[in-house]
Amino acid sequence: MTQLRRLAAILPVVIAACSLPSGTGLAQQSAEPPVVAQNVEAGVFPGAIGHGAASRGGHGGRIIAVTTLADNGAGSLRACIEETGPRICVFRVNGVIRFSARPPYITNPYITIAGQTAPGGGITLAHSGGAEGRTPLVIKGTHDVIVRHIRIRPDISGNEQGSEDGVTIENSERVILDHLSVSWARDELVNGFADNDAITISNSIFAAGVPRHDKCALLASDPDGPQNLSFIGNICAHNGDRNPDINFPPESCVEVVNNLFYNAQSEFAEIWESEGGSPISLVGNVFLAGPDTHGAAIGIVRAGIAATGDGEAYLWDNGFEGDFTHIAPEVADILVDTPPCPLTVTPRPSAGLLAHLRGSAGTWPHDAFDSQLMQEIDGRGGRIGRAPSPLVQADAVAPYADADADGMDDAWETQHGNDPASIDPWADVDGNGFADFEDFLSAREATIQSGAAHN
Ligand SMILES: [Ca+2]
Ligand SMILES: [Ca+2]
Ligand SMILES: [Ca+2]
Ligand SMILES: [Ca+2]
Repeated sequence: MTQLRRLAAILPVVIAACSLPSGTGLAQQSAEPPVVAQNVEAGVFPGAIGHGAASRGGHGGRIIAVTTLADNGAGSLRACIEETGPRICVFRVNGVIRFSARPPYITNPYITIAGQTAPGGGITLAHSGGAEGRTPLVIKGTHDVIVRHIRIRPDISGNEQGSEDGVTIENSERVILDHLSVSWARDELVNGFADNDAITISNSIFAAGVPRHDKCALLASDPDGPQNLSFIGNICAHNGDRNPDINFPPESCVEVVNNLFYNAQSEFAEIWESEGGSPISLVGNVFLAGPDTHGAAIGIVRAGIAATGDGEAYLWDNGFEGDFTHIAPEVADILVDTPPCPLTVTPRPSAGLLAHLRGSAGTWPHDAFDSQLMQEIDGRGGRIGRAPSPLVQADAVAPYADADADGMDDAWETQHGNDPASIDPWADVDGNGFADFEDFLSAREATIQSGAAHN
């Protein structure tokens, strides 16, 4: 049991209802508002939330500059990933990193990949297809990993569909995936596999998986034991089913909060019971029909195949729009009035969620794909199954000045009271409780998300 879960178990409080459930599923949801954990320990960066919030990433470690888009060699992302010890990969280049050999696995713990440091349009991962065309981001057999503001767009198919997710998390703990934009995988866009725990997947866009395995998120597959996982503030769009797939053993703490699920074909959220019965809190989500959503589609389904026990479903303030079955009648048999575990976050109302996500979800700045996607969601348009657009390499943009090579923009350092002539990322000169490097990343993220000019 993680520390977070202990705290959550000790100090639950009942928050006031923030809005009434909406849509025709109203009477089918839980009767009592969610219980939210109090005094949850802060993570290493502001905005670290969920069951993975305690991930250290590379906090306190070396700042390693990625200076080339090349697959490997000095200054490559692969080289930073394969280093050992606490480390932060910062980017002095922008554009597409196309792995031509098998993409690197993150197996050494204590790493942060800080995509928001990249100049211009940021960093996109892809592969070159063929036998090496495999999942571009794999976190395997490790712990304390944070990946933020990275796009994953495999625009060329590899030979093996089964090893071609967008992101795979396998046998790992304390992982945060935040502000990713993932598309065009031929297996799941994001997939948890085997024995994971303390995972957060937040503020990301998972869109346009490749048919006929166009699936958003397989949150757990073949779990060995209970897992704690948070899926918060994400958009799943243009994926036929598994939006998301929820199949955890009893005693797991799984929360799916404030996500937008758009244009599923057959199933949106799937509650499975083949690992003994999933406990799940589905709170403040929005389920929107799109052009591919057929009338027999289901918003929240209880998947009875190979069931080995009853799940527990806590549903609150989920909103639905469109002509499909919003909540399957069978879900009523496993509905509970208290979340199986206290939520780690205070949910937003589902009303207005799209407006919020428009300014938060995905890798910033949005690329052409995400910009178009957001327009499609606004207009309830777009389709499943369009071919990937070949990635175009971006023009190089000069990075911010960082003469002391501590990852922080020297001009920001001067403004903030840090020393632009010494390596001081882990100081806390403003005494706000967060390392100044994290303050820098937060300030930079805000600048980029606002659309302001930046290097
Ligand atoms: Ca997979
Ligand atoms: Ca600096
Ligand atoms: Ca400095
Ligand atoms: Ca600080």
